[in-house]
Parts: sequence; C-alpha cells; structure tokens
Amino acid sequence: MKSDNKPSVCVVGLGYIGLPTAAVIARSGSKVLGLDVSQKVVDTINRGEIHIEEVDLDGLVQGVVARGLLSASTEVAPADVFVIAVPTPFDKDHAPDISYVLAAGRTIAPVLKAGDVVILESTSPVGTTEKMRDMIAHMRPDLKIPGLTRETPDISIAYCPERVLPGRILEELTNNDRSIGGVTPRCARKALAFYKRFVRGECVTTDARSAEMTKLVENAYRDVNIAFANELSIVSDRMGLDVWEVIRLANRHPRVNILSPGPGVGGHCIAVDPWFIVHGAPEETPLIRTARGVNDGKMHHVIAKAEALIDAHPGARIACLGLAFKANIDDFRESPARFVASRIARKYGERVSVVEPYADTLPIEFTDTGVVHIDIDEALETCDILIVLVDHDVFRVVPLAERADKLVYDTRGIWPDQPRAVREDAAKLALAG
Ligand code: SAJ
Repeated sequence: MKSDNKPSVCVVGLGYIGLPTAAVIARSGSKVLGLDVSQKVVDTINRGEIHIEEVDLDGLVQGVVARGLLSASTEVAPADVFVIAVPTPFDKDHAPDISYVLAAGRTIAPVLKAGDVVILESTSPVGTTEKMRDMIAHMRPDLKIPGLTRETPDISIAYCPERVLPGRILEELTNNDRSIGGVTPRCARKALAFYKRFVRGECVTTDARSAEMTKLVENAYRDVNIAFANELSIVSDRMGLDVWEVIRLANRHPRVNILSPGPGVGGHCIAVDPWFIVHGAPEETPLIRTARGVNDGKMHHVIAKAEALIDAHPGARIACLGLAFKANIDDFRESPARFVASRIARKYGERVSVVEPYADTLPIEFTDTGVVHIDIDEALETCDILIVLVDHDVFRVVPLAERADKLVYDTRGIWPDQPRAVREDAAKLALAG
C-alpha cells in the first residue's frame, strides 16, 4: 500500500453491493476503479449516474465521480487493493456456481504486484477463497502466495462478507461490524487495515473458511426463523387462530422473539444462501433444508387461501397490494408477492388490479392478463377484495375507515385492526377448499 495511506482500489462487480462499496471507499479519499462487464453500467457510472435504486446512493456516486475519486471501466488496471463483489448464483440443483468469482480472480491476476491485497466479498461456499487463491497461484507462479509459501508472501488474500440490508446499504456498510477472514492471520491483518479506513463498526478477524461460513449461517438463521413464523401461520389457519395475535402474545416472553410470517421469502440472499450449507453437508442439514421448503411452500398456501376467498365472492374486484420482495424497495427479483400476484392475475384476469408504487409498469408476466396497474386510492375506491402481499408504508397507513368494508387477506399483518371476522372467514374458506 502507498505510504500516504490512501490505497488505490479496484472493485470488481458494480451491482447492489459493489457500487455502494466502491462509492463509500471513494468517499474515504481513495481513488477507486469500478470494473464491470457491462459497458452500459460503466457508461452510466462515468456520467455520475446509477443503474440501481438505493437510498442516497445517487448523490454519493455523483459526488465521488465529480471529484475524480470513482471511475468505471470494463478493463482492469493495477491497484493496491482489489475487492471482488460479483454474484454467486446456484444452479437448478441448488449447487453454488462460483464461476463469476473465479472469473474475477482470473481478471485481476495479471495485474497483481507485491504488496497487493485481494478481498472476496461475494457470498461464497466454504473453501471458495482458497480456490481463488490457488487459481491466482497457478496464473502467477512469480508471486509468493499466502498459505503456499514458507516465506513472507507477496500478496494478501482475505474473505470479508458484506451484511448490508437493501434500503439501508450506505448506513450499514459503514456501521455494521465486519468479519474478516484471512487465508493466513497476516492476510487478515492486511485486510483489517483496509476496512478500518471506512468502517465504523467493529472489524473482527478470523480465518477465511470461518468467515465464509459465518455469512451463510447469518442468512440461514434468518430463513429458519422466518420458516417457523410461516409454519405457525399455516397452523393458525388450520386451527382458526389469528397468528398475529399469537405471535404478539408469545413475544412478550423475555426470551421469545418470533419473526413475521409473510407470503414467502424473497430476495437473492436468504432464499439462496442456506442451499450453500445444504450443498456442503447434505446429510447434516435436515432443518435448514426443511426451512427452505416451508418458506417456498408458503407461497402456494397463500395462493390457495386467496383463491378460496375470491371464489367465494364471484364478481368481486380484487386488488393485489405489492410486488416487491419486501417493504419500501423497488426490487422485484425472486419476489413471492410477484409470484402470488401473477398466479392470481392469470386465473382471474380483468377482475384483478395490482398496486405497486415502486414500479413504473407491471412486470412482463402480467402482459395480456387484462390486469391493470393502479394506485392505492383507486384500489380502495374500486376493489372489494384486498390481498396484502407487501408491507409498504403506503399500505400500512391506510386507516380502518377506508377498508372496514373490504374483504382483506393480509399476509403481512399490517392491519391488526381489520375486523377479525373477515380474516377468519378467509381462513375457513381456505380450509374448506
Ligand atoms: N421476511 C419475512 N419475515 C420477516 C423478515 C423477513 O417474511 O420477519 C422476508 C422479507 O419479506 C423478504 C425476505 O424475508 O422477502 C428477506 O428479507 P430481509 O429483510 O430479512 O433480508 P434481505 O434479503 O433484504 O437481506 C438479508 C440480510 N440478512 C440478514 O438479516 C441475516 C442482510 O443483512 C444481508 O446482507 C443480505 O441478506 C445479504 O446480502 O446476504
């Protein structure tokens, strides 16, 4: 690293994590080159604009690009620190695909020099950082590689997962604690010095494999706990109970904290990462695997319950409230709400409207269904059945007086004051069906 203590940085992958990370590092005074395979993304960022929605990111990117601290390119260049933030999807058998990580390693290997630090941030199955290290060692036999030499290595390699929440990325990037796993303890210390430059949270060092597992465990923990809440909601439907009331009461116990049921678990992290653990230890993970099944199954339960309610009221007009994978964001990928709404749209066509304040137009699967995109006011004026699929604030604040006469299926529990009879009615109908 340079003696002026402001390392030059190359961030590989300018997506939901890479771009905010690049911008935050640039804000700390380092010169950052963002690398992406998409020329369109590169051009957008070089204009000081952004291609993703995230609170306050537009102003930050505009500022650091204008000050010459952040630029983007499709071509790699030498730097002191490389941060890799590329996707790690899974295939149809839920096997993790680390090809983007290895491709990123292949891209940076030719420009690595003594003193450089390479940090992988992508969520990765255990052992990925070492695989990337082995690949770099293979491509650069001239460099002494950590863990593979008895001498002082030329470069440092570490794993440091992000753990930021969409919608709060900039704040959490700075304030959350970080786990920093070195391929060797020396590597961890080098990476620690880098993160200390822009992270206010505590940075805790460990080995690379433990840090990889920690990231997976965090999301699997959440998935298992949401599955418990979702299973409770299905049980409550069977028993004619109000699950929200039960959870509210149980959570008064000092050591009980049940999460919220919903239409299923969406996004690209919590519904994906548990599979990386299952894939690594298939025999030892019945709980994690079952939780995935419960959460995916919840979408079908919601569809069945919604259909029972709709079928019991022929001619009623239906509004599906929300398509995003969670509240107050414009991210519709892997969204259970979107899946449920599209199934209802396909079955009931012109009787259905969709309210999604975070979308300009409805996604492609709604084309030719006859479904219209309206706002919440129009839904309250024109629809008889409201199916709440996302807990956007704009839905949450609708007062009882404006929905008391509606048939409501509230999968998120945003309207606890809705007359209970209606909710029980819906549950009974689902059971009858
Ligand atoms: N959900 C429920 N009930 C709940 C909480 C969430 O149904 O009580 C649903 C949401 O509606 C959504 C899904 O779960 O469909 C995931 O939402 P989320 O807000 O729990 O998490 P993500 O996917 O936005 O971000 C997660 C976070 N991980 C944890 O909280 C352990 C975040 O900190 C990670 O950085 C992120 O995954 C990631 O990138 O891995």
